[in-house]
Amino acid sequence: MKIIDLRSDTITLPTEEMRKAMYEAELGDDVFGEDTTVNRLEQMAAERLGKEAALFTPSGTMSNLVAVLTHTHPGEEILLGSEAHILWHEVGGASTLGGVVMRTIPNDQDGRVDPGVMEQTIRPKQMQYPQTTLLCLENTHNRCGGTVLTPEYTSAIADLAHHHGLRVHLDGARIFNAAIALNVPASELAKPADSVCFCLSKSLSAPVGSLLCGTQEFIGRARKWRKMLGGGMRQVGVIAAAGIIALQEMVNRLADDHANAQHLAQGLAHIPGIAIHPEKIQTDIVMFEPPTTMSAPEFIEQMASRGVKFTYPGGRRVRAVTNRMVGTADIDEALNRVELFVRELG
Ligand code: TLP
Repeated sequence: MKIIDLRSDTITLPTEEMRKAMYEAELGDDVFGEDTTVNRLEQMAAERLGKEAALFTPSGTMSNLVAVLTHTHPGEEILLGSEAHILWHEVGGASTLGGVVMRTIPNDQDGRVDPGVMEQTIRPKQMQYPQTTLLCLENTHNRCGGTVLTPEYTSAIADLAHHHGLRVHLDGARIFNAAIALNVPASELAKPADSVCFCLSKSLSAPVGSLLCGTQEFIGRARKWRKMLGGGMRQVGVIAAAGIIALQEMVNRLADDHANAQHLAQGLAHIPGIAIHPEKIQTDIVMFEPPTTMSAPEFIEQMASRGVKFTYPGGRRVRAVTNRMVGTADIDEALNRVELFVRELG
């Protein structure tokens, strides 16, 4: 039985072209700044995101953590959406290692936070309060179902945060999905933010790596934090080489993943008992609810034994993420298997 893996776009394997580039990569010691392949990737990333400089990190988690460490001091407070990846899926590193208070603002279903509520949440300068110094946004928004933040919204909320003396970090793990969905350059989505990170290892199919982008001065300090966290890597051009191909070749094809997500959502909507709003699917993430006769973890377990893999984001929800390893015919097969299972339930 063919396994159809919709757990995440992180499962994508490197392409032949990536493997060849990795094999042939020109290398050096990146802690000395001498890996020309890494230098090239960092420069490309900074250009694509419209920032002065970039830093290659092993993961999105480390990029976000380094951003928080570089923007803040221990004892300060950062604002995040209530569904932020930094809050839910990064082991609390910002608090544990950065010593910052994580304060949440409700995320709406599109992954936004309300500007008025954000403004009200910023602490006045008062001796007893921690100082609020950073706002973190997420685009696309993972737990809100791959929803996109527009350049207009991002500018408006970042302007307000800046007006109150906060800095703004954008977790753009899937920023190229947002750029493709909105048909705008990623740099436009990143422009209002002081820093932005994105992942090569998700829908762009590179095996490892993320980039944190910002000003020269910011990235200079970030480089030191990365070293402290043990993220100073040596001949890492061997991985960065795949990242270069990811940026050059893999961005435009994201439209295929989005079309497959739409196809999956439409198909699920036709299966009696499945709750889903296909019109809300904007990129490669599809959230839905299984028939009420079973819990989401039960449904996921049953489907895994039928060769279709999903993940559990909590509550009644099931998550599917389309990706390069799963074609339209596989989506049809996944839909058949779900339908068969749901029909068996009666
Ligand atoms: N997201 C993963 C899981 O951690 C949930 C996934 O499968 O979607 N920011 C965002 C918005 C992310 O979605 C992720 C990974 C990260 C940061 C962290 O990236 P990595 O996994 O490289 O540390």
